[in-house]
Amino acid sequence: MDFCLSELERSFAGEIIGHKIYYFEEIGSTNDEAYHLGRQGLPEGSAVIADAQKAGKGRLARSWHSPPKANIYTSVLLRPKFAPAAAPRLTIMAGVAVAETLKMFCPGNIQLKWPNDVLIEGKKVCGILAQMQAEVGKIDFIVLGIGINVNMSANNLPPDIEKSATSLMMQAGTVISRGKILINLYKNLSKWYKKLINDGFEEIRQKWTQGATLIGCEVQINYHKEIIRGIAQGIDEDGALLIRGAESKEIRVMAGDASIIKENKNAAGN
Ligand code: BT5
Repeated sequence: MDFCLSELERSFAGEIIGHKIYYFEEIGSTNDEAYHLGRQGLPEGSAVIADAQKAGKGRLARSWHSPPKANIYTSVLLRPKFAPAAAPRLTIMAGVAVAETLKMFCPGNIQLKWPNDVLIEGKKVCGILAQMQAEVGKIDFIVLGIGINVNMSANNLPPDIEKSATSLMMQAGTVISRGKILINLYKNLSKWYKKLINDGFEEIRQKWTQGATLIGCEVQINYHKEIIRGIAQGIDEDGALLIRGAESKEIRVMAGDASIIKENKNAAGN
């Protein structure tokens, strides 16, 4: 990794995120490691970084392609004091922080796709995986895993994602410093997490909505065997997607995979 670990930690002394960093040249999954640290009682803001993952994870037992020394694979441990039902707010918050970070390094139209994707020009550049340990009515901790494709090249993509994935280098046409991205990512995560804790979700909800794809479009949400169709209206105060279904019935969707069936022709950028 193109950073010095102790310097990196020093630059985050006193910050919420990144004050303690665990670096691995190669690991199974940074989320698994951060989860393990969470169970051991490590403080909020501890972070795990790896140069490669052998078993990078997506949602629902999917895998995250994690070639060595090309991308960012990091997981951050958080201990927010809100109810487990509000946990999806953190994925939304991370999306806002990632999009803000990527804008500093890369031209192109950066969009947020509910629930956990960041896209450039419609292709996935980042995936977010939140995993929670909770007791009744209380979050013990949440691991926020973030994978950002930085210097992965087109010929490094496995066939199943060669059409759907991109990297910052593929978009910007130049190699980009992973260390610089990481510093800005942690700064932005700290900033938005503080806002969430101190001021609530509304500003984050608005910021996310400004950059969101799907809104106003006819969408289909698949969750296990369930399929929901309707017009995406936005997200609510917990980060759930609101859909106007048949007979204008409002449906609140907590999780799933979204795809656009019909674009919103009236909206710029959609
Ligand atoms: C995600 O899941 O997008 C969450 C990905 C989180 C990865 C980070 S890396 C650090 C931390 N440690 C981990 O083990 N995980 C987190 P999901 O929405 O289920 O999307 C997974 C799907 O994205 C896969 O089934 C592929 O289709 C696609 N995919 C896999 N690797 C990709 C990549 N590098 N870039 C773009 N798309 C990818």
